[in-house]
Amino acid sequence: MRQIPGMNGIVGTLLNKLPGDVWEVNEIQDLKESIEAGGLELLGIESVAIHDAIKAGTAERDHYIDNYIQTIKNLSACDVHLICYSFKPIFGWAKTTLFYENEDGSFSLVYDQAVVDEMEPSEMFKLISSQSKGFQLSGWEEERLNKFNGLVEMYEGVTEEKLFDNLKYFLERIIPVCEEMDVKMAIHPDDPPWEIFGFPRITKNLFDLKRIIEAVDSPYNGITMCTGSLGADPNNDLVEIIHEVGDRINFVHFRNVGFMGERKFKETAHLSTEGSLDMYAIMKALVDVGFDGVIRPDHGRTVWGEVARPGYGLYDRAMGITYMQGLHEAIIKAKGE
Ligand SMILES: [Mn+2]
Repeated sequence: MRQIPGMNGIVGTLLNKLPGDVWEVNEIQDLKESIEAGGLELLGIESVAIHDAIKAGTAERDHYIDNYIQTIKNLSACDVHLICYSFKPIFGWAKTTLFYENEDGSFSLVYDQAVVDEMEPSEMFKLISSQSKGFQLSGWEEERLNKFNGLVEMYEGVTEEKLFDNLKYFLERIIPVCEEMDVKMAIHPDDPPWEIFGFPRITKNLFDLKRIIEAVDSPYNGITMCTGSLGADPNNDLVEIIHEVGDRINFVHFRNVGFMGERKFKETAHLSTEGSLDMYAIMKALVDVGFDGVIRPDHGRTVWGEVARPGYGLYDRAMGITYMQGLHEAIIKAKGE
């Protein structure tokens, strides 16, 4: 990664941590040192997962929020100042095909609502794991399927309003600590940005994002602008969203999607002409609102025969970051800054 031009850091995670675990200082320090040994900086964590008790608002939530607060303090002690997280019950991201072959022989992830409509939620686990090719796919682990029925029970009666209240409760407890520790939070939008299997989703659009940042009005309570997640819904105007919530964008995921039909899309190469989003307009909006935080290329295709976790190949994301930097340089120079 260090050989990609202009790369100075990465966002990382501790893969062995379960939601609710405290991240110990020595573990974070080991991660940090392994990255620094490669000539890069650890610029943030993606993600520190939220325990279901916090999302569902059960009696144990305070215990897990205490753990989360300890993790925030430990990250700060290691000079890490950005946490990406999501607040989605049961299903984080969802796709129906992990290796859709494009005309050029590359592979993309595809989401098709028509396929999901024909399935039970538990079948979704089988569909995803049957295509994982042995890679760990966060949120779709075997152990989560085993707990699936318990999770469904846990979320019974958790409406959109209730889920939002539980997020607010969590934020009200952690954000004062974030302010003190200088650790910025960045909530990731829903992927896809609409309800699936009837579970509530509260990070789908501009309305949702505004409601979240207004719930606790602090620059430490911010969002991850994931263009591919929000952009999968053609009703989401990404330029408008960036202008509306610009000062609260703490992290950016830069990627494109291509619409294939009603609630059907694929993850394409980053270039505007390869998908349905105007990546130039998105980058320009980010520059216009003065975004100066961490940005990374997100997802992409599998190309050149690479054996990679679906959506996380190195090659296409390396091309993506180079494109990103080209857009950024051109926009900055055109502004005469
Ligand atoms: Mn993303």
